[in-house]
Amino acid sequence: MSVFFAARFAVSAASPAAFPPDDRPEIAVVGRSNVGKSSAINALANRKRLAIASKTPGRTRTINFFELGSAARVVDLPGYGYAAIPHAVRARWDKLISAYFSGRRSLVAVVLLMDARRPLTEQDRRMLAWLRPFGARLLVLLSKSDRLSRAAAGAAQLAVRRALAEELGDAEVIAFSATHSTGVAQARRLLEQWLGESVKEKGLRESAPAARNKRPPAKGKATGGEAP
Ligand SMILES: Nc1nc2c(ncn2[C@@H]2O[C@H](COP(=O)(O)OP(=O)(O)OP(=O)(O)O)[C@@H](O)[C@H]2O)c(=O)[nH]1
Ligand SMILES: [Mg+2]
Repeated sequence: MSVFFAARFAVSAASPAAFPPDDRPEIAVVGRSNVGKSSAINALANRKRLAIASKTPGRTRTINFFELGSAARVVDLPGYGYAAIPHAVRARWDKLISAYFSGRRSLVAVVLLMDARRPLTEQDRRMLAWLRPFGARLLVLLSKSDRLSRAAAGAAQLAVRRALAEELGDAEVIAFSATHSTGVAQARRLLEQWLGESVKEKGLRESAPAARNKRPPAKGKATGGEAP
């Protein structure tokens, strides 16, 4: 059975002090406001209202942590790019998001959602560039692909894969729909595989003689800068 089916809500953090301990592999879900992040988490967990989804952009205002059994977590973050959010609120979210990414050594993967009809906006590109130094694996989900024909969704997937290959090297890109369950099982399998690999990699680091009694290196994580 998938660990995603054991998902349960853990905590909603409005400040870094409320983050759970950085003690198990985490998958962070990011993307523009209203792109379908919370819906994607529900689809992966095969639940209706685990994460709160809404027609109103800017619904997720805190960082919401969900436990996947006791082995891992998935993390729902506030979206970017919604102009109607007051500047002061946006600045608070950006600080919170930056604190999350620069502080989480256990971050294994980032799931970046982009609307299949409008992928790779300027803000998506800025987010991708900003995330890069954290060294996590990247899975791109092209959300709401039910709004496109199968051929158009396939073409979008190919175009995004090509664009990212030029900029980032290989990236996983899946045409996704939370409402039609497209790409959900594939995304779940890939994320589970990455979680499994991260546990093995961690085990190797910890058992290597040179690493004994030392903290593992910080995986090249950047520490500076606010989220874009
Ligand atoms: N057609 C379609 N609609 C979707 C899909 N995924 C999400 N939606 C709709 O898009 C809207 C936003 O979904 P959310 O999951 O709340 O989006 P979000 O990215 O979490 O939004 P914020 O928390 O505001 O940043 C809701 O009305 C969802 O029902 C999808 O795969 N297909
Ligand atoms: Mg949300």
